[in-house]
Parts: sequence; C-alpha cells; structure tokens
Amino acid sequence: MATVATEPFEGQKPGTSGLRKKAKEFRRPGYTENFVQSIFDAIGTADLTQSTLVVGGDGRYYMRDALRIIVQMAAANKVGRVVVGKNGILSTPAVSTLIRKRKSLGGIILTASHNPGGPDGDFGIKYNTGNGGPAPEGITKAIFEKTKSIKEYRICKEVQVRLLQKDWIMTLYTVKAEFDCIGEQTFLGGQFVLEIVDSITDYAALMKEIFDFDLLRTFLSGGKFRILVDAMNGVMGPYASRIFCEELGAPAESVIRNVPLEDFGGGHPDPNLTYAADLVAVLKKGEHDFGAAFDGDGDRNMILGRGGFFVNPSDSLAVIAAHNQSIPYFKQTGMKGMARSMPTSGAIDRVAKEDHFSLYEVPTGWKFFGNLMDAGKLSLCGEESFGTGSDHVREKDGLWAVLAWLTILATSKQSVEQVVNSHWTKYGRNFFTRYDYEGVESVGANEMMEKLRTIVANPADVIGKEFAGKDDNRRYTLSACDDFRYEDPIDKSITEKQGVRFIFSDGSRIVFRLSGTGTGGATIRLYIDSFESDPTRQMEDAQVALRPLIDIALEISQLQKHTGRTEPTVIT
Ligand code: VG1
Ligand code: CO
Repeated sequence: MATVATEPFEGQKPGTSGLRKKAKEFRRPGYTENFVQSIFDAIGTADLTQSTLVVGGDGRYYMRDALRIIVQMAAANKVGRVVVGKNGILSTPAVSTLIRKRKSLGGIILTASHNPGGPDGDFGIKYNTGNGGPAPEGITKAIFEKTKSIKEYRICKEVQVRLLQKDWIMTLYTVKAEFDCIGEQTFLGGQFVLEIVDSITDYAALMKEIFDFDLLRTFLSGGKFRILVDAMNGVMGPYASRIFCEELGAPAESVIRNVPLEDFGGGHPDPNLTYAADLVAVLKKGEHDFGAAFDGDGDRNMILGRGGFFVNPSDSLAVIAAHNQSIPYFKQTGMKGMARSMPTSGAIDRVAKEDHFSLYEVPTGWKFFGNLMDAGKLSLCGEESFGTGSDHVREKDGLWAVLAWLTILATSKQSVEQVVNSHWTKYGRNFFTRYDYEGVESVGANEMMEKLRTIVANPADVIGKEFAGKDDNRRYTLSACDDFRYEDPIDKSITEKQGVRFIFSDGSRIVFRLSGTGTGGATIRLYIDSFESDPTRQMEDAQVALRPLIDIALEISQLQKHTGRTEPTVIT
C-alpha cells in the first residue's frame, strides 16, 4: 500500500458527461491517478469497506491501464469490493444496471462515448452515484475542487489483476467466449474483493423484464422482418449479438461491426447521418426493414426505416411516448411523467399535452433527469442527441430504445415510416435540425456566445422585432429570449448559462450552446425547432422547412464572422 506525492494538473473539470481529454493527456504520469483520487476524496472516505464500486468501459485505448489503476486505488482507499465486466467491457447502461442491482456506492465508467478513440483519440472517466446515474453537478464540482489542491494519492500495487489479463485482448472478444475468468479474487487478507462478471447477463435479464421477448422473438426470428444493427466497433457488439441474435433469433449477419476495438476501427463511434453513413447507404438498398446504430459506450441510438428513412431522435422520443402502453414495463409501472432536454424538439410536448402527462424540461446532459426519476415523477425522457431512455436505469440506453421501437413495430404492424407519418398526422410535426460546428477556435466561439448573451441580457431591445430568412417571405416575431436557467424541482439546485434561446411568436425556437464533451477547440451547436400543424406541409424536408430560421440564426449570431465557417461539420 503506497501513498504517492503528486501535484495538481490543470483543467480536470468534468463536462457534460465526465472528464474527457486526449488519451495522451490521461497517460501523463499521475494524471489518471489524480482524478481518481479526487473522486474518492470528494465522495468521502468514511467507511467504504462494506461498499461496492462498479467499474467498466467501452474498450477504447487506455481503458485497460485505467482499469488497473482504479482497481488498485479502490483497494488502497479501502473500498470493500470492485465489480468489473469481463475484459473490462461494460456499456454505460449496463454499468447503471449493475450499480442499482448491487446497491453499490457508485461506479466509474471509462469512456469518451461518441468521441474517436485510439492513441491519438479521446479517453474519459465518469463517476456515477448509487442511483446508477451520472454524478450531479454538486458532486462533479466537488471532484474538480479536489483536483485543484491534491497532494497525494493512494494505490495498492499488491492487487494484481491477474484474472483480467488472461483474455484481455479486445480483438479476441467473441460473444461465445468462455467465462473461465469470471469469479471472485480476494486480496489483502480478505479486505478487498475483485469480482469479474459477465458483461451482458444482468443487463439482458433487465431487458427481459421490460419487454415481451416472446413477441419480439416471433417478430424477428427466421429473418422475416430484416434488421441491421451497426455496433460501430464500440461496446455494443457483444450486447447486440447476444440479445438480437441469440435471444431473439435474428440471423447472425443482423449485427455488423460487432467486435469492440480500441480505436473503433478508425471510425467515429457516433450514430448519426454523417458518421454512420455506411449503414444509411446499406439501408438505402431497401433490403432491410429496420436499421439501428449505437455509439461507443452504447447509450445513444439512431433509428432508420426501410430505404434509409431517418427518424429524428426528437421524433423517436415522441413516438415512444405515444406508444408507451405497448411496452410491458410502462404498462406495469404506469407513465409517471415525461421529460426532454431543453434543445430537444417540442414533439414530446404535444404527446404529453394531448395524453395528459406531466412534462419537464431540463438542461443538456442525462444527469439532470436523475432527481426526477428518483422522486417517482419521470418514466420516459430523451435528448435530441440520439439519447432515449426510461427510469429502468439512470442513463440513456441505446439497446432499450431499439427494443422499444421493435415492440412498437411488432404491435402496430406498421413500417417505421408509417408509424412516424401517422404520428405527425395525429400530433402535428415539429421540424427540427441541429448544426454542429466542430473544432472551431475557442476564441471566436466564446466571442460569439458572449455577443449573444449581451443581446438576450437586454430583451426589451429585441422583443417584438420581426425577422425573415434570405429568400423566404415567412416572417418571425421575437417573443422571448434568454440564457436557459434551470431550477431542479426536487433539490432546488440552480444551473445557469445552459443555452441562449430565441423564441418566436409561433413557438419556433433557435438555441445556441457550446458543447461540453469535446476535447479540441470548441464545438458550437445550433438547434432549430419549429411546429407545423398544416398537414400539407408536414412532409417537407426539414432543411427546406427550416431554411428561413437557419438564415435568421446565422444572421443574429454572425457565426461566419466569428468562426470563419460557412458550413457545419454535421447536420442532423
Ligand atoms: C452531448 C449531447 C448531450 C449528451 C452528451 C453526452 O453533449 O449534446 O445531449 O447528453 O453529449 O452524451 P454536449 O455538451 O457535447 O452537447 V454521450 O453519449 O457523449 O455520453
Ligand atoms: Co454515449
């Protein structure tokens, strides 16, 4: 057992979802150790000997080293038991499942989610609390404070993670791998237990409680309804193969890129139209009825229909909301309430209003849903960034979303496109788009945000003003503007500066935010949401329908002037 002297590193501030930096940064001697010790210091080192900590990640480069460090530091900080997924592999929703099932102190997730991996890519560490959800702001702030004054960390190198090293190599991971390394090892005269569990079993068992697997097996087996699931060489390969193919009978070729790789095969494990373009191209051939993709850590999902029909994540959430009673879990537990993050389109608001459910609007990031769920006020929620989930865990859950969609398709006997079209006919359509400007110079991005903040700080000067796009005669009158501020309804904590909003008299919204998950420069996100009740205009392409509002957004923000960018990196 050693106490090692150290000095603080600058900038160990958790963002929207944990601390994310270049893997190179994490590899600096003491960098990972400092952050991990700060987690232990922030949660308090009261008696942890009866406590369990869950640790796992998405298999990206540097995860194995980080895992060894965390296990050795947990032992030194007198944690009683650490539970690790086989090969270190655990999806983010699977960590949440295990934390809850084992009544753990919390968990540490090793991932930078949708960011690229490999020696030149990104790495990340996120702490989740005992409810299974990302640590709330109070805790992440306390961790950051500890990183600024840290003087020493504790590590116990006597704990050798022998079991893990046995079939450690990610590329050898197969769904049918032998489970001979699963089990417990005891160290330090019985004071510390390291337990290796199958990565999938507990998660799959939870899915079986939520969905009707008999129904889904009949629907998928024999390849009658053809699905194609892209795991993007992230953590989800083994989960998808086990659940869709082994449990539900879909043919083996239904899951592609199903081997977790340290660098995600050089790809960007982000399930959107740009980074999952290969999957979209295959779907366009028209040979499959349904397509889906996940991100690196398995909490995001993209849903596609026959011919590559794209379901916008905000619509996906609203569709699941409208069909919630076809999902056995919601039938049993009742629909307690719905929520979305602020920039997510108002599509789910229509469902909540029409079907009489309460609706909450929270800042970007899953951590803000946790309190509402713990208080029994929230069953279903989502974000426009391909995140959907429910209170079965406290993270967004990509595979859950796919099973929810398959349930809706199996019970409604409609295609993806038909389900979405009939949804719009019933509730109206919210056109939505997000423009991402990635890797922008921070100076320009910050200047732009500051200018926007100055505008909304003096609303009287702009409210009532009329705006129009370049080539369109549609006019929009500004009715409100602000920088989104959230008061948590449960613990009353306040979170400020969560996005600059311009709201027009017809309910259309323009929102600007800076990303809190990137690692190089700044990423500007521009979100546009506009409701269309006229059925004759609902089939329009979102980019066409929203053109005037996009023009207005670029004009108000002077984005091109501040960033030099004429086009976004990603359009959703
Ligand atoms: C992004 C998304 C946000 C999501 C977060 C974590 O954050 O916009 O909705 O919760 O990523 O998702 P930001 O700050 O970059 O906009 V994940 O799958 O990266 O954990
Ligand atoms: Co993710």
